[in-house]
Amino acid sequence: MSEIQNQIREKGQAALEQIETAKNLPDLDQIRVSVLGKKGSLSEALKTLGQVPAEERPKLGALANEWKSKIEAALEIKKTALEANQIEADLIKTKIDVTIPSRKVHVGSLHPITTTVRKISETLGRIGFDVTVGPEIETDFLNFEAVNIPKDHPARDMQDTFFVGPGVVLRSQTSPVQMRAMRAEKWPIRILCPGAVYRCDSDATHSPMFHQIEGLWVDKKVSMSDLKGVLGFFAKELFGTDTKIRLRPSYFPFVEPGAEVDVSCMLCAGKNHKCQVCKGTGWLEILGAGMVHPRLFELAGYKSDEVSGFAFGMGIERIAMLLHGIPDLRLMFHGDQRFLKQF
Ligand code: 2U9
Repeated sequence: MSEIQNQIREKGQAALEQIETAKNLPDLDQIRVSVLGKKGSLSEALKTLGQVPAEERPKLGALANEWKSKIEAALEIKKTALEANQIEADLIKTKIDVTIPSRKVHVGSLHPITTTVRKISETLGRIGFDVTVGPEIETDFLNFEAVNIPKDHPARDMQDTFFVGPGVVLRSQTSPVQMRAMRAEKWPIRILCPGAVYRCDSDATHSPMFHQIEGLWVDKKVSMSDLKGVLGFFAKELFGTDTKIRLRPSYFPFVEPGAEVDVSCMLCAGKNHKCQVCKGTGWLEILGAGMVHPRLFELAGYKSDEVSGFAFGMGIERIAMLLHGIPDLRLMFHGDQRFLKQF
C-alpha cells in the first residue's frame, strides 16, 4: 500500500473518531472544516496526489472520495443526533408543569356608594322618579342664589366652599341640578339627583368630597302628606317593612317648612337602650326634607301660586354605612381592597 493510501486511511479514521466524540454542533462543524475544508487534512493529503505515478491516481482518487463520503455520512448522522439532544435539553430547561393551578383572575366589584345610589334610584324609580345629573363645577348663582342661600349665609364662607374662580364653585350640594331641571322644563317634575359634592371639611365624620342624592316632586297640589307617603315607602323598602319614620321641624334654605327625617332603628327597633347604632334613642336621622320654598319656584320661572312641591336630600355615605354596618366614613374613600372586596 502506498504512503498516500495510508495517509488517507489514517486521516479518515481519525476524522471518524473525532466525529464520534464531538460534544456539540459548533465542535462538529469545526471538525468538518478541519477535515473536508480547503485546508482540511483530507484535502491536504489529496494535494500530494500529483507526486504519484499517473496510473495510480484514479485508484487513489476513488479511495479519497470513498472516505469523503464516509465522513460526510458520519457528520450527518452525528449532526442529527446532536440536534435531537439539543431539543431534549431545551425541553427539560423550559419544562412547564401544566398541573399547577392557574392564577385567579381579579374581578372587581361595585363600590358601596354605587350600589347605594342604584338601590335608592331603583326604589324611587318604581314610583316614578327619574335620575338626572348635572355638573360638579357650578356657577355661584345656581349653587347658592338660585336655591335661596343668600350672600351673607355662612355656607358661602371661604372656609366651607371650594371656589374655583370668580363666580365658579365646586357644588356644595346637588340642589343646582334640580334648579337646572326646573329652569329647563315645565312641571310636573319628579327627579332624583345623585352625585359628588364638595365642602371644605375633613375629619373622622366629614370628607371634602362626599355624595348626595336629592329628590324633587313638583306638580299641582303636591302636599306634605305626599312627602310623608313617599319617604315612608322609601324607608320601608330600604331598611325593612317594619321601619317607621318621624319628622322633626328644621330649617333648610330651599324649603319651607323643613324637617329632619328619622327612621326607627333597624338594629334594635328602640328595644335596646345600649344600642351602638341609635345610641338607645330608637331613631336614626337619615335625611332632610320639606316643601319647596316659593322663592325657588319664582327663580325657576314657575308661578308659585300654581304649583307646589316637596324636596328631600340625604348623604349617600351615611345610608351606605347604615345598610352595610360600615363603622368609619373614611373606609369609603381609601380604596383598600380588603374593604372593597366585601361588596
Ligand atoms: C330645589 C328645591 C329643593 C333639597 C333638600 C335637604 C332638604 C337636606 C341635606 C341632608 C343631609 C344635605 O347631605 S346632607 O348634608 N339636605 O336636608 N335638601 S331639602 O331641596 C331642594 C333642592 C333644590 C330646586
